[in-house]
Amino acid sequence: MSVRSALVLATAATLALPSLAATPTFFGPLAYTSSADIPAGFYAAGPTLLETLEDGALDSRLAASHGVLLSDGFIGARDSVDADDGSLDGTCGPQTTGRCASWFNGAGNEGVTFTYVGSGPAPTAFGLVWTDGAGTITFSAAGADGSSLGSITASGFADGSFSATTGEDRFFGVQFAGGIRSITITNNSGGIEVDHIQFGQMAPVPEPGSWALMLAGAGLLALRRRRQA
Ligand SMILES: [Ca+2]
Ligand SMILES: [Ca+2]
Ligand SMILES: [Ca+2]
Repeated sequence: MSVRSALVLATAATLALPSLAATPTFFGPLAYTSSADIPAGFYAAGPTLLETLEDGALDSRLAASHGVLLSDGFIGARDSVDADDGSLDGTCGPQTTGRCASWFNGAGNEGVTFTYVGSGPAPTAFGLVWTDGAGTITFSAAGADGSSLGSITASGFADGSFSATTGEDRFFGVQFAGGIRSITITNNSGGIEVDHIQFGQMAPVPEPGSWALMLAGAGLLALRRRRQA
């Protein structure tokens, strides 16, 4: 490779990669029974917040648009993530022990939006676990400026049981280097229950400039080898 072709490659990379670096990446639906099921590579170094709701309060860095926290005062089918009762056994319970808290909106089809209201920069990885509902599930996200980052839809895994079964539970998440203000999850048919709302920072995406430098460097090395040969 000549110096010239290395420079052409580097220029092409600079032109092509900014859109790649700015593209949101959606995750899910992925089976999830404990925090060990957070997808590999979702966070650079684990979540900043993993809100299991087991302390009976929604963390102050999150605001919910709809719904209520189902905790000790609600003795019924609270559909929490399986591991929150200390045992991976296909359910969360018994539910009179101060465990298995979840977030529930049964009022309509609007689902729930969780907005980051903390003081630092917006997270670049944001997700939750759908634990109960029905129909087609839509997960969407908004960027730091409030604009849509897109959405994913999924169906076919709801088990139709409202007895806190956990085999159907699914992780949905999004990564976006530009920052994520909020995530929204809805069913198209009635109530919804979620848990393990979580956010943090994704691994940094290499800057386009550094890709260009790497490519130019590789080109110069190839040229030097050819001259030495
Ligand atoms: Ca369990
Ligand atoms: Ca929980
Ligand atoms: Ca469930």
